[in-house]
Amino acid sequence: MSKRYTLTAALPYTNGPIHIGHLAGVYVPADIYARYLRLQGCDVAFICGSDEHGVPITLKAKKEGISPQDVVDRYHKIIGDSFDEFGISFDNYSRTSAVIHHQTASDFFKILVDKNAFIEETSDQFYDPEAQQFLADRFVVGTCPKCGYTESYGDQCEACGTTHNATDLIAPKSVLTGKTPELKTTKHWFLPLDKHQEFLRSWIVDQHKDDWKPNVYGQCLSWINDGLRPRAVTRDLDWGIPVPVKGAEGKVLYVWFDAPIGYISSTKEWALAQGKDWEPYWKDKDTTLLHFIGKDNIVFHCIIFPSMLRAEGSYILPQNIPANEFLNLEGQKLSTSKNWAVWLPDYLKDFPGQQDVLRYVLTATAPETKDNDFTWKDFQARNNNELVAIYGNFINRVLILTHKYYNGKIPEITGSNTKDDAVLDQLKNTPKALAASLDRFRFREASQLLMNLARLGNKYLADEEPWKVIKVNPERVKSIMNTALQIAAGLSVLSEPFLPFTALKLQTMLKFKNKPEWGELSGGQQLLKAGHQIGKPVLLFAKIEDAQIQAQLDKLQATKLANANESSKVFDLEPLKPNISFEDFLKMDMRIGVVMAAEKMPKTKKLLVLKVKVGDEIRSIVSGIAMDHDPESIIGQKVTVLCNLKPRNLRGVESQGMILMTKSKDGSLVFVQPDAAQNTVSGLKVS
Ligand code: B3M
Ligand code: ZN
Repeated sequence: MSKRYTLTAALPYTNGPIHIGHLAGVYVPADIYARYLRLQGCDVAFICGSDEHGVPITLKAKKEGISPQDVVDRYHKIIGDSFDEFGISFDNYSRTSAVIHHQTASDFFKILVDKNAFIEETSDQFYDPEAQQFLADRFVVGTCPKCGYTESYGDQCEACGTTHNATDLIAPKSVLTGKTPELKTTKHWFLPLDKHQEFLRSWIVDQHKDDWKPNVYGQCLSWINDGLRPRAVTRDLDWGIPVPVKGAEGKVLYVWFDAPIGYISSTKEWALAQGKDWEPYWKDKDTTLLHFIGKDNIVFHCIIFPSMLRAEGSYILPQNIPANEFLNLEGQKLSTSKNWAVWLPDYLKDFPGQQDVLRYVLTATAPETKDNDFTWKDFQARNNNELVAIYGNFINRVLILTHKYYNGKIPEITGSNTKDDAVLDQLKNTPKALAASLDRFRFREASQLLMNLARLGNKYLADEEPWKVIKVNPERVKSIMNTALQIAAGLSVLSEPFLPFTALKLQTMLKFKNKPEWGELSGGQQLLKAGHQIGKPVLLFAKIEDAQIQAQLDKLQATKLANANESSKVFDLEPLKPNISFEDFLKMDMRIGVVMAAEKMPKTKKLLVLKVKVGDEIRSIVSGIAMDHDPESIIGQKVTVLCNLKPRNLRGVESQGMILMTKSKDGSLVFVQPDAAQNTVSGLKVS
């Protein structure tokens, strides 16, 4: 255990509510760990806040015709309130539009400027002449140069997590107009990650090879082995923290430069309110700094932010970054834009008072080492078969029988036996086992250790059958009930990190004069003394009925239909052409080809001259797609070709076929995608 802990949880973008993916990936594990450390008596600063800059917020504002400040004010409140109601116990939840953050981030930037930690460079960046603005981050999408994902953002690819400069994208497209952006010179400040590369390699390899999760360690090493490059940390945007140096008018700090500094400003804000000094939480080598994040934030927390902290020179570096993988929903990727999510405010409305059920299910099924799937059926099963049938049933029985036999007073032990000792031994060993799992950020494992303690109590009562023994050996029953009550008391303490609402209810029912400390449980002493009066039992968990689950599945089905309807909407739907006969159709010979070469047809705006390999022949095909596709971006593109179209001479070039294209929602021409899995060029099967 360290002297002090600073735990940060990724600052949620304020462009929408929190959903179960955020909770499973970041906030529930972080809260479990913060609560656990507090129970060990540690000095903990559990820090978070709203991430209020960045392109996602401006896109949301544009879409709704309101200001970015309106957007962040709305969601900062929604998010903060839902965290409170869900029991995420931040010591401070701040926001990056706060003055203290603007000041902290600006000062941080100026210190790095004074230390010559940046490269100031004038370079070509994407610009959309129609929208009259530079295209940074999510204002531009294209093909990821590393993995080929075609919807990669300008700053990061969601598919492989790599960060890149927007100009690295293949076939870039403006998100504002759908057009191919132009290049325009502009000056930016770059963080030379290449200069930190060898430090990062030694820091990660020497110090964290064994304690960082393999998914995190592996990602970092592959990026370092690929070679780190300078990253622009300023942007030509009007929403964000103005760059605080001369010659930077109209520029703001890149959101991923300012947001991690948000952890520091939120700590400052908290320390100010507590009358504490913030610096030890970020600068004292006896402090353990931990970042709880999702896997798409690994590069920013393991590579970029540590480089910034190192360049500044007075900060400690994170001890661990236990990033989780992604949670899917009913077999599909969670998606804010497609509304494919279980939103926390909706859950709190639909399942009032059942925060712990979701906390438990998201922990028991957490995507700790690989993506995992949340299903409503599983949610119902874990509630009904584990929380109700084991944990709740055990507690209810113990308390009801204690009232029935002893008017709610803890009976004294009248002699024990090996079964009682075995059960009490397991109770005694559980805190240590839990700590071992939690200190390695194995929350799933820890949640099952807790459930096993409830299982143990439930089975012990069922095996000992006090309701039968009471008739023949009431003295024995006193020991049985005393033993069972010690387990109930242990559960009430050990549940607190995982099931804080349940723990409080149970502690209230047990009416502790002094709640036992976590450490006391390992001592084996009586947690509830004979003669102590407990309170009336209330049910800890309620059965979840099929109808409640069906209502959630119906909601998702309605979302699916809405999405299908949305994506089937075709703009400027042209009237159908007259029918042709099947025989006519059979005359067409369509095959899959691959673009081997492409160039613009001179003196035309729309035409490209392509060399397309179909089977073992190379055909010249003139195609009117130049407005939507740059020649170099379609080399290697699989295409569907109408091969037996009579050759036509177009501006001196014989075109031997036609590439099949269709229109996307924004009106641009896209390729009719042959099955991507198909790796040969062959005739299309006409069924
Ligand atoms: N706002 C969350 C995300 O990428 C991002 C985290 C910032 S933590 C400094 O969804
Ligand atoms: Zn990628």
